[in-house]
Amino acid sequence: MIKSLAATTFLAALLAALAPAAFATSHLTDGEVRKIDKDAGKLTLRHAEIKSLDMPGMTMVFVVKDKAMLDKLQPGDKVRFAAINDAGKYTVTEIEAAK
Ligand SMILES: [Cu+2]
Repeated sequence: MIKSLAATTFLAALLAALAPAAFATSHLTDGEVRKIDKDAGKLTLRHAEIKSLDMPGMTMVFVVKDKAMLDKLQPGDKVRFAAINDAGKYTVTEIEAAK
Protein backbone atom coordinates (compact mmCIF):
# COMPACT_ATOMS: atom_id res chain seq x y z
CA MET A 1 0.00 0.00 0.00
CA ILE A 2 2.71 2.44 1.01
CA LYS A 3 4.80 1.32 -1.94
CA SER A 4 2.00 1.94 -4.46
CA LEU A 5 1.32 5.34 -2.92
CA ALA A 6 4.97 6.25 -3.37
CA ALA A 7 4.83 5.05 -6.96
CA THR A 8 1.69 7.13 -7.61
CA THR A 9 3.30 10.20 -6.05
CA PHE A 10 6.39 9.68 -8.17
CA LEU A 11 4.29 9.35 -11.31
CA ALA A 12 2.34 12.51 -10.48
CA ALA A 13 5.60 14.41 -9.92
CA LEU A 14 6.98 13.11 -13.19
CA LEU A 15 3.88 14.17 -15.13
CA ALA A 16 3.97 17.62 -13.50
CA ALA A 17 7.61 17.97 -14.56
CA LEU A 18 6.85 16.98 -18.15
CA ALA A 19 3.72 19.11 -18.59
CA PRO A 20 5.47 22.48 -19.18
CA ALA A 21 7.47 20.98 -22.05
CA ALA A 22 4.24 19.78 -23.65
CA PHE A 23 2.68 23.24 -23.29
CA ALA A 24 5.71 24.94 -24.78
CA THR A 25 4.79 23.85 -28.31
CA SER A 26 1.00 23.67 -27.99
CA HIS A 27 0.53 27.41 -28.64
CA LEU A 28 1.55 26.83 -32.27
CA THR A 29 -1.16 26.35 -34.89
CA ASP A 30 -0.85 24.23 -38.03
CA GLY A 31 -1.06 26.10 -41.29
CA GLU A 32 -0.07 26.14 -44.94
CA VAL A 33 1.48 29.08 -46.77
CA ARG A 34 -0.76 30.25 -49.65
CA LYS A 35 0.78 33.58 -50.62
CA ILE A 36 3.71 35.77 -49.58
CA ASP A 37 3.93 39.54 -50.00
CA LYS A 38 7.43 40.50 -48.87
CA ASP A 39 7.12 44.21 -49.66
CA ALA A 40 4.00 44.58 -47.54
CA GLY A 41 5.18 42.10 -44.88
CA LYS A 42 2.04 40.05 -45.35
CA LEU A 43 1.41 36.36 -45.43
CA THR A 44 -1.68 34.43 -46.50
CA LEU A 45 -2.12 31.25 -44.48
CA ARG A 46 -4.67 28.48 -44.55
CA HIS A 47 -4.82 27.68 -40.85
CA ALA A 48 -6.38 25.28 -38.39
CA GLU A 49 -8.44 26.54 -35.46
CA ILE A 50 -6.58 29.16 -33.38
CA LYS A 51 -7.87 28.70 -29.85
CA SER A 52 -6.08 31.75 -28.41
CA LEU A 53 -7.82 34.01 -30.96
CA ASP A 54 -11.13 32.15 -30.82
CA MET A 55 -10.93 31.66 -34.60
CA PRO A 56 -12.04 28.65 -36.62
CA GLY A 57 -9.94 27.25 -39.46
CA MET A 58 -9.85 29.45 -42.58
CA THR A 59 -7.58 31.10 -45.15
CA MET A 60 -6.66 34.67 -44.30
CA VAL A 61 -3.95 37.34 -44.51
CA PHE A 62 -1.63 37.97 -41.58
CA VAL A 63 0.93 40.70 -41.00
CA VAL A 64 4.33 39.37 -39.89
CA LYS A 65 6.16 40.82 -36.89
CA ASP A 66 9.42 40.82 -38.86
CA LYS A 67 9.62 40.75 -42.68
CA ALA A 68 12.71 38.52 -42.42
CA MET A 69 10.34 35.77 -41.28
CA LEU A 70 9.14 35.56 -44.90
CA ASP A 71 12.60 34.86 -46.36
CA LYS A 72 12.58 31.14 -45.68
CA LEU A 73 8.95 30.51 -46.69
CA GLN A 74 7.48 29.34 -50.00
CA PRO A 75 3.83 28.98 -51.05
CA GLY A 76 2.74 25.42 -50.28
CA ASP A 77 4.97 25.09 -47.19
CA LYS A 78 3.41 23.38 -44.19
CA VAL A 79 4.13 25.48 -41.11
CA ARG A 80 3.39 25.85 -37.44
CA PHE A 81 2.88 29.41 -36.24
CA ALA A 82 1.74 31.68 -33.43
CA ALA A 83 -0.40 34.76 -34.03
CA ILE A 84 -1.77 37.59 -31.92
CA ASN A 85 -4.44 40.21 -32.43
CA ASP A 86 -2.38 43.42 -32.32
CA ALA A 87 -4.97 46.21 -32.17
CA GLY A 88 -7.09 44.54 -34.85
CA LYS A 89 -4.17 43.40 -37.00
CA TYR A 90 -3.62 39.68 -36.92
CA THR A 91 0.13 39.37 -36.58
CA VAL A 92 2.33 36.27 -36.89
CA THR A 93 4.86 36.38 -34.08
CA GLU A 94 6.53 33.00 -34.67
CA ILE A 95 6.62 30.61 -37.60
CA GLU A 96 8.52 27.39 -38.27
CA ALA A 97 8.46 24.60 -40.84
CA ALA A 98 6.18 21.73 -39.80
CA LYS A 99 7.96 18.41 -39.44
CU1 LIG B 1 -8.21 33.13 -39.46
